[in-house]
Amino acid sequence: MTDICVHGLGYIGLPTAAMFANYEHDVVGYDVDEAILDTLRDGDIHIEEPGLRAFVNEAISSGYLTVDSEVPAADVHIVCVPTPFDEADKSPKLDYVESAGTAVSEVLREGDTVILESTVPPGTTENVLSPKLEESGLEAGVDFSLAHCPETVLPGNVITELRQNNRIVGGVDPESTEIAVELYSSFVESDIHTTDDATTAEFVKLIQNTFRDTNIALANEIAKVAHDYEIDSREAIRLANMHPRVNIHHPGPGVGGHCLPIDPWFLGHGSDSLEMIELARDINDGMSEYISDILSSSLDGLGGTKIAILGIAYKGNVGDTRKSPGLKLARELQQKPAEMSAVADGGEVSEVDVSIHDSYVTDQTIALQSFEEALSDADAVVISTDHTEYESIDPHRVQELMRGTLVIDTKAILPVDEWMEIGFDVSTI
Ligand code: SAJ
Repeated sequence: MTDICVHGLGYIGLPTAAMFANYEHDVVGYDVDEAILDTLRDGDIHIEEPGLRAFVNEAISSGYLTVDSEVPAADVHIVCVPTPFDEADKSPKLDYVESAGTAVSEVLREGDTVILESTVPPGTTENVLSPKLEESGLEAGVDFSLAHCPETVLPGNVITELRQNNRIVGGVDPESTEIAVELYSSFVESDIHTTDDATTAEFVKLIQNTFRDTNIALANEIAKVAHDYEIDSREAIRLANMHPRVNIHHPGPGVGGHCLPIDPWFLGHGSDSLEMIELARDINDGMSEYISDILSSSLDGLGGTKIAILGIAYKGNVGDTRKSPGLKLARELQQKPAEMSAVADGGEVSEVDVSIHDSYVTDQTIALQSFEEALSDADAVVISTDHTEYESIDPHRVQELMRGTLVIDTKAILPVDEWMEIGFDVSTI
């Protein structure tokens, strides 16, 4: 079967490399990070993802997947490198895509195929990657094939979604598209849709995540409006979604992860027309402020209080804290009283004591506490991630530990009546 080199063994590259290998392609996984390669050679993985360790081990032990710090010549190069985001000017950094292009250009042969999977601004395959590849002296769409095939898998369900999600493929010419479709057909069980060019495929990926982000912003705004009317937003949304053409997402503490809070901005790379998309970003980012306002008004100010945050992974049952709403809330709460006292002209600073519990998170740089320590003497608790384990917290145990009674359940996972019955004051978002 085809020789494939997968560039970048991260959240997408590693499962993709293992997937092709488990379908009997000869795959070399290339990464610049020697530590990652050593981990993989030792039979371990550097990513938390259900089932991935066994899946990668299967690929390595069968001999179809090897890892290397040198880029080999290969029939197909699949680029899965990160596209980091500059928070200050909301622009993507395409350095890794460019270096991957340069690395491939050094081994590129006539008849090879290059596929970009990384999420990128529209035009990147044709205007950024292609010129780098053409430094080889070969021409895209003439001497070699080039296509964009965006990944669409949901962290936590990657292996299943790699096989079962449909895919979008857009090549720089019809033959590039055809070759990429043929290649992904080796494991994709669903439809593979094609676009007329790579730029449309890039655009489609971005508007998928933008749809979700703006829809969540709508849900968050609906939740705030519903709160003003003393209506249960979740129940209202559930009933609204009974309509066959309505699908409002769930409100919550904000939108985290490495995709939804970032990808909408990529649309602004070559367009000045973003209005609602930017507003949606602001609404979602503003949810932490909304929650701290509820805390502050319910507790008559935040100075000197202890707030316990349960869950700082960006979503339920994963350990990933990238752009986590819970972490954002924790940091903002820690800064708040100092800011307030500065305004009050040098008054005494009463810090907020923010304690964090999350049994999924392994990041050593975050100060985590046990469940008991986090809740002990807390004035309020905020559930900011829907880890399944929090659904069955015993309210009596929490009552024994806490000093106060305020609970903000941003994911609406608690049996509220049970908690209210024994004296908790529970708000949902
Ligand atoms: N969230 C809400 N309300 C909802 C749904 C999600 O507040 O109704 C929040 C989550 O709590 C989380 C954030 O949004 O903080 C993002 O979570 P997610 O599960 O919506 O998405 P990701 O970031 O894990 O994965 C997304 C997916 N995109 C879409 O569903 C359109 C995935 O399919 C993509 O492959 C992935 O981005 C990516 O890599 O682009």
